[in-house]
Amino acid sequence: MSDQKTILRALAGETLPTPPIWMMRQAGRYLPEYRATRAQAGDFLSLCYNSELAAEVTLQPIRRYGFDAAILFADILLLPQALGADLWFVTGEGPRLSTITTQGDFDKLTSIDDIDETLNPIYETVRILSRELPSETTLIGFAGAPWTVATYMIAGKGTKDQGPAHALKAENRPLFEALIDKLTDATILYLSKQIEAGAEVVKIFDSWAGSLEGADFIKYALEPAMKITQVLKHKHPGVPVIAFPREAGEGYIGFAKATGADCVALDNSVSAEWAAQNVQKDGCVQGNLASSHMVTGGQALVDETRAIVKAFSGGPHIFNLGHGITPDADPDNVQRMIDAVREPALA
Ligand code: 1CP
Repeated sequence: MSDQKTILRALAGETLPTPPIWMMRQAGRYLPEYRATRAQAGDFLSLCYNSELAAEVTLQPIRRYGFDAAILFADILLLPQALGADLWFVTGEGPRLSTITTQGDFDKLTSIDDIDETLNPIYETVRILSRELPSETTLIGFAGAPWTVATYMIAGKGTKDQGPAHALKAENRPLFEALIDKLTDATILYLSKQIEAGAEVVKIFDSWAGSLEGADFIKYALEPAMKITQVLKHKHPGVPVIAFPREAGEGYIGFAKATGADCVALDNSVSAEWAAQNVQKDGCVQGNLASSHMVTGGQALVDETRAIVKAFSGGPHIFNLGHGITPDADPDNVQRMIDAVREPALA
């Protein structure tokens, strides 16, 4: 057991003296070496589809900080693109996609059996990484959850309240559900291929789960995560799944048990003490330092990091941020956080 990678040990339910650590968006614009490689690739999407350069940016934060896990460099919006949606990024604004609001739009999507034509370079990135990563580093593959991906496909962009997706759900539920079902099946194929290429863990990002309430949360956040997890576990026994139903609040309680996920990732809207009592009692949790500390730093960063490590010290825990690190973060603050986790006496 003890020669296993630390992240895999935590995901198997082991309580470790020092939690393993990685960071959402650890490859990103806060790092000068990322900005240089992105410039070399030309633009963000070209970087995602250039397997050599995508592997390079995945490795950069591992070289700089020695994180315990590397997350594949890609994006949740590549799957809609593989399904036939147009996708582009507007500088300073974010992603844009062709929209899906009618049955006709939906019918134009390609068959899920054709997604690999677009996604093959992503599997190649995974293969390169599984050769090149240090032996102690775990490789995490990922996809967006169906609801979160659907919110972008319906609106054609990121939205604050996911209004267009909620509107389609209210006005044309059969079409909305057909999209969720198609994304669920496509996600299973996509993650399965990542695992076959060498991903050792997969994470499902449901960044907008918090805007689903009551029965909708069960039907469109929990049930798709359950289906994806169950089919993957059947096809690839032993590969752990991390679920991230961001801002689920009370919905975090029992989410791992209900879906079969091995770990629930927590955003920073819940306190570590609350989550230790109510969520970690069922198994591994990941999180949940506010990413703003990576910008502001100082003693507050060290204190809050230590408080989170302490709150989760009674059970399996992977240290992480509550959401992705932002481009304005200071790379030195990341090192401070790591020191506070790994060498609390020195920080
Ligand atoms: O300019 C740049 O270089 C692009 C910035 C960027 C990066 C670094 C985007 C655009 N995507 C990514 C990579 C990315 N995205 C990873 C790589 C691995 C890592 O280091 O973590 C991952 C896991 C994602 C996942 C992702 N993309 C999510 C889910 C997690 C989350 O942050 O909530 C979402 C919602 C996206 C969509 C997306 N891609 C990029 C942006 C700016 C956005 C958000 C758009 C919005 O405002 O809604």
